[in-house]
Amino acid sequence: MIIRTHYSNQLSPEMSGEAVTIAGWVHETRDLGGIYFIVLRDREGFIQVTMPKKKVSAELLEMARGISRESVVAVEGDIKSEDRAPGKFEIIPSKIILLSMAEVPLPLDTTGKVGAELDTRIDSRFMDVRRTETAAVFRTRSNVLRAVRNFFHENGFVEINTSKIVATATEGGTELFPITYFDREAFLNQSPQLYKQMMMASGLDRAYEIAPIFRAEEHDTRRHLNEVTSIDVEVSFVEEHNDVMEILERLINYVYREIAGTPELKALSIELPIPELPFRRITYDEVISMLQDDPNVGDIEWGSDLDTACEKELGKMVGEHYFIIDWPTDSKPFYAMPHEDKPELSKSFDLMHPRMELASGAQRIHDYALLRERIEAKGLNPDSFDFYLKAFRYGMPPHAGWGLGAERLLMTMLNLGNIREAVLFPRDRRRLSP
Ligand code: AMO
Repeated sequence: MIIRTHYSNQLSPEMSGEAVTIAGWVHETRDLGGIYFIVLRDREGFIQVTMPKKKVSAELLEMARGISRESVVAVEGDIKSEDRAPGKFEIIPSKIILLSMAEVPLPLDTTGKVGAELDTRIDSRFMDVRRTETAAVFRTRSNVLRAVRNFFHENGFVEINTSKIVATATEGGTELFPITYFDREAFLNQSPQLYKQMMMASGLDRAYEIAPIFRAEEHDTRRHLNEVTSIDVEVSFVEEHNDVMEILERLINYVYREIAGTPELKALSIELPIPELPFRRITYDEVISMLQDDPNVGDIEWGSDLDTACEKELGKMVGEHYFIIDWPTDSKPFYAMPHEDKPELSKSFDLMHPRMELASGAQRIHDYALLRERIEAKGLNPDSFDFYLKAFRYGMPPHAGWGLGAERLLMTMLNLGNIREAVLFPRDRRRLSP
């Protein structure tokens, strides 16, 4: 049997006289001598439970007084309209059932009166999510991922799930976590890249995956994690990176529109401006000249990646979402397609928010010989990519795709200061628990 009959937001003063059962946590208590209050918190809000000495039994009152804050209770009682109570009604209890008593003292204050460091909050994340603002962040995360899935399904995508245990590095890098796989060495996958590309040889045409990626990078910043939720896309029968950039910018716009009016954003007091389409496209070469004489960035060598200072300066100049396109071929992984007429540049892109990079992607090489050549040119051994290269030997359509970090998307939408606020149980250089 479900314990509660109503959530707090399903009750109103108009229901005065009705008997209901509510359930949740003891948020606060107040003792005015002749009257005892419990403010009960459930997922949707707060309900005042009022116990005037004259109207409830002495046993009930004594029992209520013995319940510690954050204990879990169910309360049976009648609704009474009361102008001074939150929601303008209160519950006069006939029975209180103690479902789980909370220990004292609490590891965290849920009322928001006492602030806590992010580390302390994460150490007791279950309790941190009891706070209205934290709950609103993670409910928004759920809303964002639902909107992303809805967008993909409305646009003909098939959801795939690929293995996170792999034998070789995806992109050749060294930033992998090794694991023991029976008597062999294996790795946690840093990207579903090779697998989503192989699926383009399957005839699914449009595939997406939302799953963890693992990066053994020793970063200690506010925008890097070692385990990220990646939103990955791959699309067949496209010939230009712009084709999948359009999908990406439409997705961002769609998600913002879906999230803008939600009660969670109101709880966070956030006004979400909808990014306008199309996003600006700036070539890598243009970026270099934009930053050339900028005193806030050092000398940039053509062909190098852009560091944080560059991203920050560009963000200030552009002020909204934008793409950096046509990166030097050598700065991108082996699978990025070079431009036919200018092979030193690739058909690749990064999606930028003024604060940071959100996604990167490219038109891929679908020609077997060229792909082998590029793998070798990167100093990698094509033999260890046999399983992947095989998919290019029996009919591989032209394809392109991208990967978008879910935490960075949420972080930039909600203007969170630290990426660890966008993930329930962050994994970083120092943290492996909870
Ligand atoms: P890339 O390595 O650029 O591309 O990753 C894509 C996006 O994933 C997010 N991301 C991270 N977020 C937080 N912490 C990290 N350590 C981290 N690493 C990555 C970022 C980033 O833009 N295979 C390609 C994608 C493709 O071409 O389809 C790839 O993985 O938001």
